Amino acid sequence: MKSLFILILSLLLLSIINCYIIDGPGPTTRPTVGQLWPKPQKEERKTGQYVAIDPKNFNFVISEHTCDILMEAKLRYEDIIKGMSYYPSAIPKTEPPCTEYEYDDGSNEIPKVKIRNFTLILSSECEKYPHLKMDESYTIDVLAHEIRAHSIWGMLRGLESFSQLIIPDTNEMLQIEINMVEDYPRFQHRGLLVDTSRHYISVDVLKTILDGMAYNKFNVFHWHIVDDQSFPYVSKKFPELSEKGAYFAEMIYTQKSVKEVIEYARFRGIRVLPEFDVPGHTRSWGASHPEILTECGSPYSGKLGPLNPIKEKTLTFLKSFFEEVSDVFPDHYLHIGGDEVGFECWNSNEDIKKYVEAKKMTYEQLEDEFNVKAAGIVSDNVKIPIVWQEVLNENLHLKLPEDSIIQVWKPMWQVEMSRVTTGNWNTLLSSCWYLDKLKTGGDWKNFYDCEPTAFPGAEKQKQMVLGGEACMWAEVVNNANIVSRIFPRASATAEKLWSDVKVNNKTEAAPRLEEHTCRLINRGISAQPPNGAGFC
Ligand code: CP6
Repeated sequence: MKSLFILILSLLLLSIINCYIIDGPGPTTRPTVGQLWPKPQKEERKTGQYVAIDPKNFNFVISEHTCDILMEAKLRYEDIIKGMSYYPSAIPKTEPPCTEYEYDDGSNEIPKVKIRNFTLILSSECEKYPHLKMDESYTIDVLAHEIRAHSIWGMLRGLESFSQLIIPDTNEMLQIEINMVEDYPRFQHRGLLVDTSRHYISVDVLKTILDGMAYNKFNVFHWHIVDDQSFPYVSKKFPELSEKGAYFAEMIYTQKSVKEVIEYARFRGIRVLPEFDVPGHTRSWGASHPEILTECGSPYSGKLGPLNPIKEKTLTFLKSFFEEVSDVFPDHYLHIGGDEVGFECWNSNEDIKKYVEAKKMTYEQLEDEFNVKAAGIVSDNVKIPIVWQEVLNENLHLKLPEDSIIQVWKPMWQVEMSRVTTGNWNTLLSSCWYLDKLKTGGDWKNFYDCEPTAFPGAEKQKQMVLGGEACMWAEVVNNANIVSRIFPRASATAEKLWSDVKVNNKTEAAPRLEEHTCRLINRGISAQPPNGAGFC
């Protein structure tokens, strides 16, 4: 009994000492406190002046417009904020720690203002689905207790920022520095590619990834849903594709789970951009539909190659299949791949050889002909195609729909971005942001050093850059490690794509990313260490 008393007393004493001696361990990257990731366009902080939030008595109040997205976001962020006081926060406390808070009733302690409500002022009606040109701007005024946005998407970004400004304090209280934030994204398309073919990723893990994306203000989930290795998408018209092409019967995305992912993303202002890669990367299609793949001849006899571009069956199949997926996925864009098509198999097939000889065309031209047809099918379904850079290898002025988007993924991207934008094509950059490539140490810095407009070209060309995507190819990840492989490394990409071109100081960013990593972990995202030894 007596020893228990001493224990409690010493614990109390320790916590008091802890409040006044603010010193951490050795030469590691000390996290910042209540700083934003990605960095906003404009902040005006009254440094060191805080107001208090009692998480038990805190609510958002919706003003002007509302909708399902806003009501759910209100609850999610209230939960995040209420939850903050209960985690053992990894963020070391800085001033003012251990302050006694009073409501505005004459106490001398600073801060004496306790925020009970924060108003969400949404000045226009909600749109149903996020889209390329959505308005994501917002403002936060801490003293006025309000977040303002013209669109629901801006309100979501504002709520995320607001939650990041809040920091834990003692006595299960929270505090927020007096601040005015004015913010909007630099690029419209800020994506994360997730490959679910090389390994099956469960819907629950995809939702966790979408949470992580929202915490980084990513707005496009590029779902590289099928590839050579497996076909987990359950087609309504062609159920045999996944019956024969998935790894296991359970490793599939049913229509219901696809809808669930799209809805989960929509509520976070994230577009779901599906990719059905053709004519290469289609081996798994052949498990049920070998007739649309190329039968290779000698010396590859018995093997199946890319889609057979000269068979009518191939095109009618694609028409029917793309019609279905255009209906299932609400986004205005459809990614149809077009990368890494080898010509060995086409060149070994007698029919295809005769076809190109008769038409006096090269295999590159045969590929172009197919790509134009595939892109045409996309347009027929009132969608806009996105393709990998190879599609323009042969002919920069290929007859694709004019608002098509070209995604650059190969090394020497400066040359390619320059070339593609000379042709007046919209582009996305991915070359610098390969999450499957690992480097020792804080390798987010390599991601952070990539400036998407740093290529030779006129201002007009730079404006053709719509943004970019970090890519999580899944040869080296599965359910167990995909989240930690993505976060926080993709956070570097997220900041490159959101923040001003002048935000490029790694020394400034490192402690902020350390804090952001602690934050992601506190919110259930298993983020790996960004900087070597660290605080969380
Ligand atoms: N799968 C598909 C891949 C890659 C591409 N397409 C890829 C190639 C090289 C690297 C990383 C990924 N695994 N379908 C290229 C866009 Cl280094």
